[in-house]
Amino acid sequence: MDTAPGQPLDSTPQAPRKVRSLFLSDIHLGSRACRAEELLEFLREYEASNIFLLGDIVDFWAMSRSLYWPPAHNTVVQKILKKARHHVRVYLIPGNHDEALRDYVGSSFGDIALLRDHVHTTADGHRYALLHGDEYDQVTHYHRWVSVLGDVSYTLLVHVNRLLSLVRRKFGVSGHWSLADYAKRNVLRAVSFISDFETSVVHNVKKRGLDGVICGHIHTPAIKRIDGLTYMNCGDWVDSCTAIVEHLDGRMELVRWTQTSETSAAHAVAIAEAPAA
Ligand SMILES: [Mn+2]
Repeated sequence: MDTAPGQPLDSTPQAPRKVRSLFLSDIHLGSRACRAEELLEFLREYEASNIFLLGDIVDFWAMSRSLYWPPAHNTVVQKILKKARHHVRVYLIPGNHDEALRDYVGSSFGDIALLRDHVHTTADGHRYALLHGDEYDQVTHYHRWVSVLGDVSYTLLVHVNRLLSLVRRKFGVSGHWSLADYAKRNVLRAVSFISDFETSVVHNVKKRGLDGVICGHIHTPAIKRIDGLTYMNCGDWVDSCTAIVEHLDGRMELVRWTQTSETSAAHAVAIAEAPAA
């Protein structure tokens, strides 16, 4: 194996990083766009006491269009169920792509507890609302078919992007450029979709007297202060491969699964920490 100068060898398996909680959303198992392999590696890197799955974990919408369920998707489910059996507390808050599960909130399947809405208290005493977020998305909320349409074109976009990055790699163009990311930034920002969403989530959580919120749904990872509250979005495992991590001391961080160079293995890299209150 070739290693770039100054790069450490990544062949030795490292001990998992111990954290208090992992927050993941928008995995979209059952859709072609799901980055299950990367997620499996990510899950191997952490040892968490709590795992919160904040919706759109299984994409029933994609599955109703065409059945796609490769072995890696099974492995993700098995790995999570196994963790739940071995004293990791696993919670699932259904999203709009797995809304069928909302009929079962309050019960649990296997060792996974299904919740509708939950308040998580961190090790340092901050209280955050956990939710998926589709109820704050005006587009999904009022025009489900528009959202299904958007979902189809988004999946298409991710495919085109895969092709593009293959071409870029072949011609030795370095760096990561995401078409879906680009389109999201430009198209969605034009209708100020993201900021509308973030503002309305925060507005609602503020009324409840909480310190902030951890959500998903819009596939835009973030950790920032909005209107005096901490707004955190897990991102997704379709495009961004990001998660929110709570460290043992309660510190909150946004991490991205990243391959740092062509030769090294991928690792979770911290992008940003929650700004001080
Ligand atoms: Mn969603």
